[in-house]
Amino acid sequence: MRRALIAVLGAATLFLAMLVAAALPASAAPGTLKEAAAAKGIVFGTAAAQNHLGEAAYTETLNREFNQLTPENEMKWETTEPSRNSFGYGAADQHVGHARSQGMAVRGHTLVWHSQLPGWVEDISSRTELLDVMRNHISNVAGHFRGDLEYWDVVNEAFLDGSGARRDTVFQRVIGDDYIEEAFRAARAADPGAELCYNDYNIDGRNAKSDAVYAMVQDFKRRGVPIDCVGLQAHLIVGSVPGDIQANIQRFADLGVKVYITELDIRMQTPPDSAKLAQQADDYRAVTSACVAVAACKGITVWGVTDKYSWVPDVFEGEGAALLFDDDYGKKPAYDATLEALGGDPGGGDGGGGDGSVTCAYTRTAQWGTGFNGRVTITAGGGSVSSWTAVLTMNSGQDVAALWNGRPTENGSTVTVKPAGWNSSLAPGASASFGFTVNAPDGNVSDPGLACDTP
Ligand code: G2I
Repeated sequence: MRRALIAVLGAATLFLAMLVAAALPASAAPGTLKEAAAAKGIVFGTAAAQNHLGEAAYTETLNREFNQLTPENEMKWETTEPSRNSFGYGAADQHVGHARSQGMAVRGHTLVWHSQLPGWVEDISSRTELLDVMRNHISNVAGHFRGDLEYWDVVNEAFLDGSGARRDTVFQRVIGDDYIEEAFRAARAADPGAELCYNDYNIDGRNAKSDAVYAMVQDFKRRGVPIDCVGLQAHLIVGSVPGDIQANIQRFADLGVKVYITELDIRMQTPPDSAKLAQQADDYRAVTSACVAVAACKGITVWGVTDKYSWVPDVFEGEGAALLFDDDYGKKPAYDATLEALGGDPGGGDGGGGDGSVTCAYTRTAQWGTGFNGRVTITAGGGSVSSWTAVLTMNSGQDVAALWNGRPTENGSTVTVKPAGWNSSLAPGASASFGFTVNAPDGNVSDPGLACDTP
C-alpha cells in the first residue's frame, strides 16, 4: 500500500516535472535588445546625453537594453576644444566611465564635422594652418581616449544630398578634397585600436549621395587610406525606409568595410496613433533585419533612449515619437519588432524562462449615479513577463474619462491599456494595477468586460 502510494507520488512528480520542462524552454529567447543582438554577434546601442544619466528610469533603461553608447554631443569639437589648443573632456570622460562600468562599447562622435564647430576654426583661411589645427584636434581628442573606444566617427556629413558633391564646409574650402583622408590618417595614428568610420545621413539606400560615399570608400581602400567602416545614420521617416537598404549595406560590405547603423530613428507626425506605431514597428523591423542579414553589419545604434529627449521635435516641427521607448519609458511596438528581428522574444520577460502569462481582476472602487471608478490588477503567472496588455470593453453610454498608471488607446467601446512604463515588467507572481474613472451620463454603471494578455 505504502509502496504503491510512493509509486503514484513518484509518477505524479515525474509528470509535474515534465509539465515544468515543457513550460521552460531549454534556452529561452533573449528578452532584451542587447542580449538578442549579442546572440547575433552585433551590438545594440544608443546615443546618450550626460545630463540625463541622473534620471533613474533613463539610466535603468540604458543599462538594461543597450551594450553600446554614443555620446550625443559631449565629444564634439565645440565641447572638446572650445578655444584653440585648450581641451576639456569632463562630460565625455563620464560617459566612457559609465559605459565601461556597464560593459558597453563606445562610439566616439565625432572628430571632424561642420556643425557644433567653434567660430575660431571657421575663421582659419590657410590650408597649412587648418590642416595643422585639424590634425592637432584629432591627435589630442582621439589620443585622450586611445584604447578606450571601439569606434570613431572620424568625418561626419561631408557630402550633399541630391548631387553627392562635397558639402561646402571650412575644411572643404580651405584644405580641399583631401581633408577627409588626412583626418583618417591622423585618427589611425592617434588611436590605432579603434575602428575608423565615415558617417552620414541619407546614405541608407542607393542614391547620388551614397554613390559618392561609395566611390570615396572604394578609392580609400584601393589607395590604403585607413578606413574600417561606414556609418549609415538612418534618420528615417515612418513608411519611407529605403527598399534597397540591405543591398546598399551589402555593396559597402563588398568593399571590405564594416557597416553600422549609427543614428537610427524613425519619426512620424505627432501625436502617434496605433496605425503609425504599427508602421513604425514594421520600419524598425526592416532596418534591423537588413543589418542582421549582412555579416559585415556589426551594430545598430538608435539616436536616443526615449522619445522624451529626442532631437527630432526641436528640428522638425510637429514630428517626433521616433524611438523605441516613449516619454514614460514604455516599450513601443517598434521595440517588440526590433527585438523579434534580432531573434529575441518580446514576451520572454527577462529571458529567464517562465510561462510569461498574466491573469487580471477588476475591482469597483467607487460609484455614484452617473459613473464609477475601477481598478484592474494584472498578476504574472509562474514566469516573469516584460509587458502586458489589458482590454476593457465598455457598456453603452460609458466613457473612460481618466486613466492612471496605464496608457489607454480607445477604439469604439474597446479600451486597450498598456503599462505606463515603470510597471511593465513583472517578476513571477508580481502584480501591477491601473485605475480609471468612467462617466455614464445615462446611469448605466454596469461593470466593463475585461481580458488581459502578454503583448
Ligand atoms: O541632428 C541629429 C544628428 C545628425 N547626425 C549627427 C548628430 O551629431 C546629430 O545629433 C544632434 C544631437 O542629437 C542634438 O542634441 O546634433 C545636434 C546639433 O547639430 C544636437 O543639438 C544640439 C542643439 O542644437 C543645441 O541647441 C543644444 O545645446 O544639442 C545641444 C546640446 O543639448
